[in-house]
Amino acid sequence: MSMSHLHPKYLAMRDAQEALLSRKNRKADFYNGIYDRYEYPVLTRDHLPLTWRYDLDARTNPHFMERLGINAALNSGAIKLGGKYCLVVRVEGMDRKSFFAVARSDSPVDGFRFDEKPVLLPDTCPEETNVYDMRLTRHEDGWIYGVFCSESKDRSVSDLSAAVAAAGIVRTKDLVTWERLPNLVTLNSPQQRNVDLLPEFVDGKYAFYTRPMDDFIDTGSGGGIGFGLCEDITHAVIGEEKITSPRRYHTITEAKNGEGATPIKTEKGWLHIAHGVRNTAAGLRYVIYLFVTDLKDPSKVIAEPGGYLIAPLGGERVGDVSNVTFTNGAIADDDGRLYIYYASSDTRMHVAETTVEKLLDYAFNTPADPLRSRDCVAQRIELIDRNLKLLEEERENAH
Ligand code: BGC
Ligand code: BMA
Repeated sequence: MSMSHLHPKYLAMRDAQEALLSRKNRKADFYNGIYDRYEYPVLTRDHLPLTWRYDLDARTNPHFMERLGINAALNSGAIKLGGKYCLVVRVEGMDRKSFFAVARSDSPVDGFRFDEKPVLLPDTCPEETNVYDMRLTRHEDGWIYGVFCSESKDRSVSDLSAAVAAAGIVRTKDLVTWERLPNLVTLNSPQQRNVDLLPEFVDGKYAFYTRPMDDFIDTGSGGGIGFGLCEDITHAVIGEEKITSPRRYHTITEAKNGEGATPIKTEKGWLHIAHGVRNTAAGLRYVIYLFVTDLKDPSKVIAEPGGYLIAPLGGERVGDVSNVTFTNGAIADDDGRLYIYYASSDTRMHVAETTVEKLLDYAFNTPADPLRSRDCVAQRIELIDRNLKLLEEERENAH
């Protein structure tokens, strides 16, 4: 019998990880009537396979050191495929480079396991330094598209940190084999991040929600979430971008906003679970908000409740980039349930569970932001008055 070269520490770590991977999730105590949070994150860096991080061979790794560490598992695209809940996760190495990896489960809330290897994208962009935040679209043309941020160094200026963000496009049928298409070109905006492809053609064209930006961080004249059409997905070029959901002064979207999960079709409109950013003394604060666009004219917002849907809570508030909740994937299940996969503080992945019906109620019956404190108080007093009246009626009925 030949001697095993497998490091003995591996077996103990594998068993410990197995306990984490098979841990059942349960609903948390949090209540707002709109969605449920789950107690445990669905993915963390500890879920990444040991074979991706350690050299298991005792001869080359006698101390069983982590050789290629993982920093975080965050911002995942989501899709149901072959009966499985699939997340295309942004995995970030300790070297700050992100890449994509697919994790699948039979359950929407726990049991996610990574495929054997991460996604090795076709190397078509020599300038590209980093990739992240893939949105998945099951398009009516038959492909599953992945639209993500492709980041390169900006060599036109001397600033070491200057970068250019563009929307990369890939397509697949199985989340295993990926074909890369040329990056999206937007003729009127120098940079793009947070781009979503609508699952359906609009006027026979591919329809994108964009986020025009003048600069890498600052959107500048970019007024919010945009909408544009393109003829050919294999050479995607968008001319005019019409602003769909504008960012507004003294709201949750003042500094930036951007699409999140790929829009979900409902009988009342396209549901958008997006993000809004405001600046604070402690840095940017990212929250998740919701709006609905018209089925006939998807560039038109028909409902936008005031305030945020999800904001960092408790332990979610702390991480690599604290005070961030961010989503780029949700799954609407056949039974009406809807799972929002969101990352907290650029560190780990969570799930929130709701239904399409609840989110439509939320979308159409939550008052819009009246934009001024005075009007917000009036809005709240209107609610209080209705409640006082109801309570009064109850008291009278009891007599
Ligand atoms: C980071 C992203 C971030 C972006 C803008 C990128 O370099 O990887 O996580 O959203 O910068 O701050
Ligand atoms: C970016 C996003 C995310 C990230 C967020 C907070 O603009 O695209 O990648 O979660 O900032 O750092």
